[in-house]
Amino acid sequence: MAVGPVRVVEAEFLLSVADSNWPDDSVPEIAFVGRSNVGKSTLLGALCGRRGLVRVSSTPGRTQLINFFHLEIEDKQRRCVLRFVDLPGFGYAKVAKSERKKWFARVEKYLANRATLKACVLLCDGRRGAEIDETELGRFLHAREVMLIPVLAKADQLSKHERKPRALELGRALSARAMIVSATEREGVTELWQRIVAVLRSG
Ligand SMILES: Nc1nc2c(ncn2[C@@H]2O[C@H](COP(=O)(O)OP(=O)(O)O)[C@@H](O)[C@H]2O)c(=O)[nH]1
Ligand SMILES: [Mg+2]
Repeated sequence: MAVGPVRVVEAEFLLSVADSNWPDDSVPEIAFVGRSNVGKSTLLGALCGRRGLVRVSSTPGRTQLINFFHLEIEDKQRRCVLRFVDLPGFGYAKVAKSERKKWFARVEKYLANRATLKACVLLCDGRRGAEIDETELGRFLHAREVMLIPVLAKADQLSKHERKPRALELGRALSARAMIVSATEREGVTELWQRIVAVLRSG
């Protein structure tokens, strides 16, 4: 389905939760997940067109929480309300399996049970690709039939000719088409919006 340019009418921080005191489930949600420092907050800000918006979710203490943002968007077809959900980041380096389990325990309830979760945008470092954290999460989401949108993040750090092959590789590793995005250069942001809206429209 063709999607026109997306205009963000409203974007505001809603709340942070530690366990499962999520807001009411009347609104479709798009979750953002990836390693700490991969650029989740920056990408959320770029999508919303509001740079300061997401800072609140990166204040110390909140990075372990699930942060909800309320959005209202408009394309040429209609207006719609949705939420962005900024999930805690998983560890940097090749973390121990126990760390991975701890992280998963924090987000599992949400990812496994949230009825209104429509898609999960999984940011991967352009230079590292998908490692075990990402591929395990990808398998989990496929099993749950949550749409997965892999993102090759910080694409500006790769040379132009590296981007496509890396994105193809990432897509293969996660069994879904990967998008090439640079939040700081605002590359791929419009395309990502279109993919998100297509998911929302698909039911
Ligand atoms: N080169 C580059 N740097 C980025 C990009 N997005 C984020 N960053 C930088 O990466 C660092 C971590 O970003 P942040 O959004 O806080 O990551 P988060 O921990 O995943 O929320 C910050 O210094 C950002 O300025 C990008 O697209 N390109
Ligand atoms: Mg962040």
